[in-house]
Order: sequence, then structure tokens, then C-alpha cells
Amino acid sequence: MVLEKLGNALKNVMNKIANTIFLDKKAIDALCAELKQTLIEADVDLKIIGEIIEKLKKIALNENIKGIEKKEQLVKLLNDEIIIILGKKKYELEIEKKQSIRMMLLGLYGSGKTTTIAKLAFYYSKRGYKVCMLGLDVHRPAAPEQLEQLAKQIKVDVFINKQEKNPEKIWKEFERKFGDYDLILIDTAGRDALNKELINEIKRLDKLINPHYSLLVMPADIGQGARKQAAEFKNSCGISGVILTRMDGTAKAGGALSACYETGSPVLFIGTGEHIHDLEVFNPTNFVSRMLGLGDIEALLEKVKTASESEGKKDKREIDGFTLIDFYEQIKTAQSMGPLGKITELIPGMGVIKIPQNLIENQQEKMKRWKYAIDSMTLDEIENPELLEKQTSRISRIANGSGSSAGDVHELINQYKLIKGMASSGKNLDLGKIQSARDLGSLGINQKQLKKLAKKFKF
Ligand SMILES: Nc1nc2c(ncn2[C@@H]2O[C@H](COP(=O)(O)OP(=O)(O)O)[C@@H](O)[C@H]2O)c(=O)[nH]1
Ligand SMILES: [Mg+2]
Repeated sequence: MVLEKLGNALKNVMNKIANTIFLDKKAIDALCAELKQTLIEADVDLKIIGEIIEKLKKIALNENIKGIEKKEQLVKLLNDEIIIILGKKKYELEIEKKQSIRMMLLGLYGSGKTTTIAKLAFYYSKRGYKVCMLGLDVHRPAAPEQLEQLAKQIKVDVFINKQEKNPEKIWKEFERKFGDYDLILIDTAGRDALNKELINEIKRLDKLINPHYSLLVMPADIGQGARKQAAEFKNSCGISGVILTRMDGTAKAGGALSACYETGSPVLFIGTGEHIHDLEVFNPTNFVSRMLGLGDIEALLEKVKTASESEGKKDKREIDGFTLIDFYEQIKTAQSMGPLGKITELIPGMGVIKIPQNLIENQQEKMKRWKYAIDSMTLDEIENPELLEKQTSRISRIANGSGSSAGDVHELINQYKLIKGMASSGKNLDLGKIQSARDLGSLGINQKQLKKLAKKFKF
């Protein structure tokens, strides 16, 4: 698929927006950094990237936009911005039958003009147009031959003159025939660069042929270089639009597309391979939908919505009790409060409990992994961690998605369960003071919990 890497990377950012529980400044900064890297790799202009990130941050850090609505807006913004930078809307060529529409293709050497002429001829002849390909590239000796071969392959008329070196004379010869066709596709010569010679040749042909469309053919792997080339051709020869070829083999196509859009030269077609059918009408909305997987985005937005609805039912955490997030935040708070002796943090409404020392000290690294693991969970999983024990595939998914190990996730769940178990027993506990399993027993904790705790904390 064209721009698969960019599509996957963008989808990844969107997924993170949807699934991140703590969408705080730090998380937003990390997401923006990832997005920036992704767009840089696609060769999108830094200024444009900066603008997108600014818009994203404006929503992300707006405290008046809450929870799910914020996530929804962010995912939508990203989707829409990508469409805008790649071309905003579809431009259509009007190719009426019986009008002898003359379409001239221009471009430098090897940009894909001749191949694209044949692709276009195939495209329009399949749609019932009477098409002729006209060979006016008199510079490359093999050019007429190449066109002739292609014509044979796709069974479309071709007009060439292998001896004639003056393209204007070839046109004169052809002129009396052109009324026979709905569409005449004109192949012209290129140069290594847009020099005076090429400009003059194009201008003369332009005057003589008076084409309905002059389309610039550029390979997408020039990335942002398309900006300069499109502008130069536009200024010196006047072009009506662009065809980007070799979209299949480059990560830089994002830059080429956005550069064309910026110079006001709409991309009309894209070449997506060497075969005759590898040509598409360029439609930015469809292109982005396909690149990101529209179904995926809709499903993602749906998921965000569902999650927000349940969030909306007034702090579900309070209703259902102690969740993984509470657990995480308790430990984090405890950590930030310093040495164990000073800890007075309590789990609200859950009885009084102090968190074991070994969960608090020297755990920064583990806490980081736990945070990422929680970020990779669904709301359901956060509220009902038992789901994870029932389906170990969930644990692997979370571990993979968060860069932690299955062991980390298991440990997180086990610790959480222990604390929750104690909290829900309603006892006032201060684990910091507990020296032995007997101390726990005397506090009325049941045998099962006792065994687990003793094992876990090595009392
Ligand atoms: N992969 C890929 N190759 C292409 C595409 N379009 C053209 N090419 C290749 O680019 C090379 C130059 O094409 P050609 O049409 O001869 O360029 P011209 O000099 O502008 O006429 C050929 O090897 C084509 O097969 C495309 O969309 N994808
Ligand atoms: Mg050629």
C-alpha cells in the first residue's frame, strides 16, 4: 500500500490518543514528538508540521474540553489535517467525448511521462474514450519505439515518426487526424533540468497545439523538491496540474503531495507502480482514508465515545471501587511523599491502609513500566483487572503495546489485588508497622490473604 509506513505511524499516534488514560502535558508532548518524527520521515515541511502540532496542542491543553470529547476532537483534527496537507480535495479533469481533448505531459528525463501516457490511455480507453497517443519526444532515440510497444500492449492508437526530429512537424502531420479522437495524449521530451532549451520547446508546442491540459509529471521520491520543480514549470510553461509517479517506492510521497498543494498545482493522478493499471485519480480524502483505514478510525472514534459515555456516568472509579489507576496513583503519591515513616496517604473510602515499603522505594523504573502498561489497557481492563487473568492474550497485548514484559503486567495486577483485597476488608492497616505474618493475622486478615501477603512481601 502507498505510504503504508506513514499510515501505520499516524494510526499509532491516533490509537495512543484514544487509549492514553493520563492525557496530561507530558503525554501530549510525547505524542507530538512522535507525530513530528512521523511527518518528518514523510518529508513534510517543518513549518506545516509545526502548525499541525500547534493546533493539536491547543485542543489537548484546553481544559474546557473534557475526556472523551477531547480525544475525539484530537483524532478528527489529525485526520482532517493530513487530508488538508496532502491536497484537501479532489480536482477533476473535464474530458468530454468528441471534443478532441489535448493533454500534454511535461517533465524531466525519467520522471515517468511515457509510462504515464500509456496508463492514461489505458484508463480512458477502458472508459469508452477513443484515445490516441502522440509521440513528440524526438530527443531520446528509443522514445517512439517505447510508445509503440506500449500501444500494442494496451491496444490503443499511436502516432509516431521515427525519422522526424522536429516535434512541430510531427504535430502538423498528425493534425488532420486529431478530430477522430476524444482524447489525444501527447508525450514530450524531457531534459536533466528545466533549461532554456526545454522551456522554448514546450512554449512552441504549447502555441501550436493549444492543449486543454498541460500536466507536469514528477516522481514522488523527490519529496519536498516537488515544490521548486512545480513552481518553475508553472512559472515558465504554465501547468494545469501534476501527476506524481513512483508513489509506490518512496517514504517521501507525503512531502511531494503537500509541496504540490502548496504551490497551487493540484495532483490529479498518482502512479503507484510500473504496470499499466497502476494509476489512480488522486482523491485526498479517499487516499487518507485508505492510508489510515477509515474503518479503523471510525471504530477508534466509536471506542473513544463508548469510553467517554462510561466516564460520563460520574466517576465510575468511585462507584466501582478501587481501580488500577487508584492503585497507581496511591503509590505514586506515596513515592512523592518521601520516606515511609511520613506516609499518611490513605485510600479514600476504602479503609485505612499504608502501602508496603518495598512498593514505594526504588521503584521508579517499575512505576514507569506500570504507567505505560495502564496506558495500554482499555477502560474495562483498568476497572476489572480480573479480565486480564481470564485472558492471558490481553496481558501479551498490553506488554507488547507498552514495551513492558508480561511479568511486569502480572506483578502490577498481583500487587493491585493484594492492596485492594486488604482495602476492601475494611481494616485499618499500616503495613509499615507490620513485622511478621502474625501481626497481620492479629489484624484479622483472612488466611488466604495472609498467605499471599506473606509470600509477596516476604514477612
Ligand atoms: N515503480 C514505479 N515506476 C514507475 C512509475 N512510473 C514510471 N515508472 C518507471 O520509471 C522509469 C521512467 O519512466 P518513463 O515513462 O520512461 O519516463 P520519461 O523519461 O519521463 O518518459 C521507467 O522504468 C518506468 O517503468 C510508477 O508509478 N512506479
Ligand atoms: Mg519518455
